[in-house]
Amino acid sequence: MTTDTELKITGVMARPVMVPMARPLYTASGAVEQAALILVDVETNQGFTGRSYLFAFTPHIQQSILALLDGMGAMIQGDAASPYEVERKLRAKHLLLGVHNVVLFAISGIDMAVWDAYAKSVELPLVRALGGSVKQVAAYNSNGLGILPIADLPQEAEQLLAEGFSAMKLRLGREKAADDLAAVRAVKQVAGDDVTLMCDFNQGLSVSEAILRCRMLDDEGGLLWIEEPVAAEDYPGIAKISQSTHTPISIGENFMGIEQMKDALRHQCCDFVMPDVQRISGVSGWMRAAALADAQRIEMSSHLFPEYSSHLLAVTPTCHWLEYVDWAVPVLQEPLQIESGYAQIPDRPGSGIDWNESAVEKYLV
Ligand code: SMN
Ligand code: MG
Repeated sequence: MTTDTELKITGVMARPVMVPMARPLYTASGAVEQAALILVDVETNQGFTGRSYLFAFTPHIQQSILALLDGMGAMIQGDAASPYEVERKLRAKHLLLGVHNVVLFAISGIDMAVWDAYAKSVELPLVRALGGSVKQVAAYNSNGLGILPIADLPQEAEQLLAEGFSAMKLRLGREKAADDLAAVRAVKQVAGDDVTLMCDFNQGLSVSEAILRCRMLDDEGGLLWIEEPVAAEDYPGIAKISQSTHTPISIGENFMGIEQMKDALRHQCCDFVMPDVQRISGVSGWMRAAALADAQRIEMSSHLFPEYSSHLLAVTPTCHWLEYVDWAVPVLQEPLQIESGYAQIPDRPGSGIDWNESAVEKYLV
């Protein structure tokens, strides 16, 4: 039933920005040197604007997502700002094409922004609109420790810890296995026993090489997880690696919706999952993923988007770690705060995202 007082979507506005990164990130599968973001505003008939952002990787992908957001905005104009309904409608409208990749990113961006508008309309922080409470979420610093010269790693590790963290992730996948081991040792030197360390191969290895390197890391010890050792969708290959490795294997940033997460879990290929809100179908998709992880009793972390993921992990039954990156910070009015290793969910209506308009103007593409 619709009523006159119903919150309705009046339009979707999206702007591309190219934001400088304090620390460019070098991974085994390529570099991220600037943050190609899209700022999404969903406007409503009651003056509440829902906000989210997407990470497009490159300028040409930014343009594709902008075109998709434009078309999708027209599809939902005048609809109730009921997030689950909007997400379901947009998925249904793209079913024949397939709900993957950039189409899915655009749906996720709208879904997040509609949730934000809805939470603002009921005057609750997003986490409370989802039925949870404002709390702290354990976070690791993922801003650096890329594939850098090994001699540079200790200093960067010290800087990352000094930013208020006691956990961080380093990227591996150098040409020689011995250099990966040297990188882990260089970071451990600084980190000591009380610091939690994760590592990420960014899909850089073959299955046989991954088995060798994961065993090497097992022998070294001290890592909480090994992430994406091989191609993200090679679930049988990842299962093989998992069977021969003691250190937990984590995957999930490339799950395109819960269908892929379900497939991965069916293959029993990983110990932990870490969906990305832009790829899992927004807040709505995240809630389904959280239920799936709970049913399997598998720890769930987040990938990127800490401003949204902090709210989401707080209502995730198997909540594990928030990945913290600062890529959106330059365009935010009040960035997410980290204190003593914990993200502080902002106690204000919505997700807490508001644009710093003078910075947006500066970085507008
Ligand atoms: C990652 C993914 C996407 C862009 C940069 C880095 C990485 C991570 O896999 O987990 O942070
Ligand atoms: Mg990763």
